Amino acid sequence: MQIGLVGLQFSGKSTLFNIISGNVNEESSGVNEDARIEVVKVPDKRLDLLTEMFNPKKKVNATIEAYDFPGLRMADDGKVRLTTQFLENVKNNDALFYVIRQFEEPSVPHPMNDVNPVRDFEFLETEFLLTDHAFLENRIEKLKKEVMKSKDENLKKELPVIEKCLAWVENEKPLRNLNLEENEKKLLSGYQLLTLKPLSVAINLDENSISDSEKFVNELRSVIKDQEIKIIPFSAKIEIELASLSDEDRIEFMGDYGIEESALSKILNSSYKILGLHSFFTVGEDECRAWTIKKRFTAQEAAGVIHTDFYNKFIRAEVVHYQDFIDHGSFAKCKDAGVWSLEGKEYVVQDGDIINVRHS
Ligand SMILES: Nc1nc2c(ncn2[C@@H]2O[C@H](COP(=O)(O)OP(=O)(O)O)[C@@H](O)[C@H]2O)c(=O)[nH]1
Ligand SMILES: [Mg+2]
Repeated sequence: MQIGLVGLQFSGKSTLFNIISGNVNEESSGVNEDARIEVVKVPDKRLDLLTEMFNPKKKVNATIEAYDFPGLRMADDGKVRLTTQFLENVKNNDALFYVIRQFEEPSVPHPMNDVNPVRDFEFLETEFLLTDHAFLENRIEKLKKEVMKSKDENLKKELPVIEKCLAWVENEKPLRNLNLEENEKKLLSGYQLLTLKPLSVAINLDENSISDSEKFVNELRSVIKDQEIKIIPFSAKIEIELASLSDEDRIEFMGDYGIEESALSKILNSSYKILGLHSFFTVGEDECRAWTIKKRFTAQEAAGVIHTDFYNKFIRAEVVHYQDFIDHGSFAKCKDAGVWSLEGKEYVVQDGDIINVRHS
């Protein structure tokens, strides 16, 4: 699973990327030409607590890939050109984060001169809408020709779906707001339409604006019609400082600024949500580990994430929910309390299940 940080030049993408990949000592100059990918640990307090209880040799967090794009620059005529290369890269991401600038910094001029998050958001949406529009128009032309020549039923089914999408995009509405049936989504999945990708917005605030973050979030919220899009306010400056502190100092510092959760944790958890993912745990003296699965994965599918052999040779799964385990303190006590269960392969794994796979 890969999340892409997209935005104008100097919005703080690379800085944010350094923060989430734990390389905060690396200062970003804002002129990276190359894209970067990094495997990032997803913070999880539940895993931390389980690790404290089991004291294993190893703790393994769930991971996600983050992708840092080179900035979008303005051409001389004031327009930003999306290169084919750039678009190909955006397409490869499973979810997108728009990084929007709300900080003033005379030494790094905003590519459109002034700081205006609403305009920047609308700019990105429009660019991606235009890209989808061009793709859909092209696809319709091709389909119409192919449908006449071929007897392929799938092509006939595709045409009205693409037409529906095109009409939607022509009204300047992103495809993620269009109600699509599961089979329609499936049909479109290979095309990697940009406005169909799950989206969150990270807004990079001045360190002294962080206490007013609600105001900035609301301003942006008023132009984003889709209420489900998560807007995450953060301050890159503050996050860099946070990362350099000891755990104790960090808690105090966060208290001073009224920050409840670090941006790192908010962003990764939000990515998890918009991608429809959640975690289950395996625990023991050797290793405590969080595994990433899609919501609605069955016990057998989850076992397959650990090892393909576990999928093929699956017998049953021993399951205790995280909260029950914490409440009772051991598997034996969970059994006594009736919250330990043995589940078959069709069992749908819940977020936070602790699982032990029995296999042949
Ligand atoms: N004052 C201030 N400067 C920032 C902030 N975030 C990023 N910068 C600076 O802005 C410049 C561009 O940041 P960068 O992360 O490279 O932007 P990118 O082009 O979106 O990747 C760098 O010099 C950063 O140090 C911030 O929150 N406050
Ligand atoms: Mg950059």
